[in-house]
Amino acid sequence: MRCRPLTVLSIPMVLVFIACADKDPVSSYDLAPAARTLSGAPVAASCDVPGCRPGFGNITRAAPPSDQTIPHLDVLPTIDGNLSDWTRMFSQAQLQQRDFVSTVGDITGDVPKDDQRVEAWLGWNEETNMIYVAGRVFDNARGFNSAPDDAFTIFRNDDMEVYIDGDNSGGLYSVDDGHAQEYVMSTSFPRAVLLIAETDGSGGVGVSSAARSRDVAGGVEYTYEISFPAWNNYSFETGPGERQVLQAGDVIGFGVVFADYDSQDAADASAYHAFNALNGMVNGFFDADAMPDFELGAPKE
Ligand SMILES: [Ca+2]
Ligand SMILES: [Ca+2]
Ligand SMILES: [Ca+2]
Ligand SMILES: [Ca+2]
Repeated sequence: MRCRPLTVLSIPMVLVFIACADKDPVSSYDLAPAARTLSGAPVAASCDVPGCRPGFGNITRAAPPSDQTIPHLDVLPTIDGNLSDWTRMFSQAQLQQRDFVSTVGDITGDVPKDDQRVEAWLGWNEETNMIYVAGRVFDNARGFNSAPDDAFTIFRNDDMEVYIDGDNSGGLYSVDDGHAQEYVMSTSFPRAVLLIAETDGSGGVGVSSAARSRDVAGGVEYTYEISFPAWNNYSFETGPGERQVLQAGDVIGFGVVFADYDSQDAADASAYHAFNALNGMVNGFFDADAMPDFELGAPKE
């Protein structure tokens, strides 16, 4: 039996669980829009159903990300998990630890750098009509709580999550309304997983990704690299529909999160150690309104 992830909202719980294919899709967005504010986002106090994703807290930082431009890449990176192409192009990562805050877990607020230190590079390209993201994480402990071949609980691991709302329409997205996308990458799984919309863990149409890890002093270093299109609809049943044409000056909804589990204990599967999200974003994994705005930079003349 094939199972798939669905997002179900009910006040005050936010749950993602595995619903099996022989059941009707569940997409009860009962939450009144007025209740969906960043600071008042609903929180799951506990999580005791299989596949549950716990609440994502309500911790936000008033300051927006320090740089909300996605630069145009005139030279495209090779999507291989080696970030030397990015470090050659940019003197420093665009998004750094100060741009992230843990919204839920053992740690909320600033994550100590000896526990998890994160940085991310961003780019887009007019010709390929793609977004490019690279992430590098120092983590003091590996934490994986899903089976290596389990695409649908990939978020229960040390991971990088990228959210995109290509036309910046905002609003909730789900298996029934895939107007925005959530990609999750972990070294626990061989490719990025498009959660909510894809049916088979194939990673979503048009996506390239790579994730690596290596032992370093005091812990482990993860590197993530992904390129992906922006879809204005992506159906669980039929795959992608209209593709957003990205243009310089456009403003898109965009978010990055680095999840941190510091244990392989299955008992911890529903308990984040930290969930280090881009400043100002809570629940971007189902609510495109929560994604910060980013402007697409102009190509070089
Ligand atoms: Ca590379
Ligand atoms: Ca850690
Ligand atoms: Ca949209
Ligand atoms: Ca970890």
